[in-house]
Amino acid sequence: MFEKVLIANRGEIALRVIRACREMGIRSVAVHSTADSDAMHVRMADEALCIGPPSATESYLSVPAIISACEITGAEAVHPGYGFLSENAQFVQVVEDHGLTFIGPSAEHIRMMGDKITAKETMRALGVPCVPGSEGGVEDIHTAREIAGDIGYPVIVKATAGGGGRGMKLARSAADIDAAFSTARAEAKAAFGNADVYIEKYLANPRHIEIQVFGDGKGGAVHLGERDCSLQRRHQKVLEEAPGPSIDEATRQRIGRICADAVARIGYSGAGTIEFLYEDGEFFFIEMNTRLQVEHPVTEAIFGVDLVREQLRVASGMAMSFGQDELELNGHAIEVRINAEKLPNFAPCPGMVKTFHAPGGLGVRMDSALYGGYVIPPFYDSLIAKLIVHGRDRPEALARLRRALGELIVDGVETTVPLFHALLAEPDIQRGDYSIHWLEDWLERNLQPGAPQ
Ligand code: MV4
Repeated sequence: MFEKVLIANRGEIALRVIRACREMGIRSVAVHSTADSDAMHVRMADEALCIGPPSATESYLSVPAIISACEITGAEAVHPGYGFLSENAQFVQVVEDHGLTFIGPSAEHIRMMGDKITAKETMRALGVPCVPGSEGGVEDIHTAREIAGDIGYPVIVKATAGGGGRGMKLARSAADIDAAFSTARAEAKAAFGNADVYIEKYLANPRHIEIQVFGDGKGGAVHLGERDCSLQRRHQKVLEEAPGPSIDEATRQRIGRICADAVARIGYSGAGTIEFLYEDGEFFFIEMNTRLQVEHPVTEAIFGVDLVREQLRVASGMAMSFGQDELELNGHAIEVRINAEKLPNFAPCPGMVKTFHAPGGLGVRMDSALYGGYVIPPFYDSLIAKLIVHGRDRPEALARLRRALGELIVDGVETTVPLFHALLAEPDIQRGDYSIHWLEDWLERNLQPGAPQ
């Protein structure tokens, strides 16, 4: 096992990794920008190093700064958390060229899944069900019209270098395809330096269901069921739960096995998430994320595992500490993402947190780097806390979430907490009856300026 690990991240996820390291007897190194000198991850790590100015480009995204920090501190491995350099294949290569270990999948697997056309071709070949669409990329408008006509409208044009909602254009009918195709290509070229696009059947009202997988890097892999992450606003997840309210045990085993087999066959190493759209009882692969995700704690809660501990084990060449047979799904977990944002427009609201009181008690987990007197800097994303609750069943988890939200105190900045109180009062949410468009529709009816209430 590693003796010392550097965490190339900040906020709650940096704490999450530091905690796993400490429990495993691994020394932790925090890195930080000048804006984060007083941040909790700096205080909680065994050592900390300033690596640059506030701008993420010059600090948390600076490959030379992070490699230098490893050399100065003698860290043998880097945990990237999520975001920042976590899915940067070039970074992985540089880390390895310096004789260091990247805690995550290989550069090859990150590159493969980062290119959405290659990801989809790979998954299709491995027997993973995909959204009907073009086979590979679509190069010219004539082919685009032909393929769209064959698939049947509506279709969606997606950038191969996109993902997470970036670089998509909807064509509702044949009248839209020329504009959708050329705009998608132009925007993809401008945003990613790669104009390649592919075409899919547009699914009108699916859920976003993602399967947690974990590979041992030696041809073995397990799945840890699904998360329903349909509640999103502008492609940002707001609330996630596991198990999915619409997924039964037989369905979970069937799709879970398909996903675990797929990542086993490519020799995948570490944590991964296979994203699907789920409509009328059918799964359609869209993307694979090659990182630990923000919402991983709901999976940890229902399976009673520590995914970061497993990442550290597998990256250091050890075996995973459990096999598929030892994984038993227990109860129900829900996570809400608490952002420093002012409703109704979700405007970022940085500034000083005067008072912070975290909820506690049975089945409550709060992952946050906040403390009273902390000043939330304006330079990074607005997630300030994840509240995760676990109950024996979904109604118990919902009741616990309501109770825990009531105990939480964050004074000094506006937060998205009032949104969650309102959501918990909605019969659709109580029933688990929502799809990917539910939240934006609800916000339009309930929260936008001038809406009834
Ligand atoms: C789609 C889709 C409908 N049909 N693909 C958006 C994010 C990216 N991961 C994929 N996305 C979508 N792909 C087809 N063929 C609808 C979306 C989509 C969406 C997906 C998941 C969660 C929220 C969403 C909100 C709008 C659109």
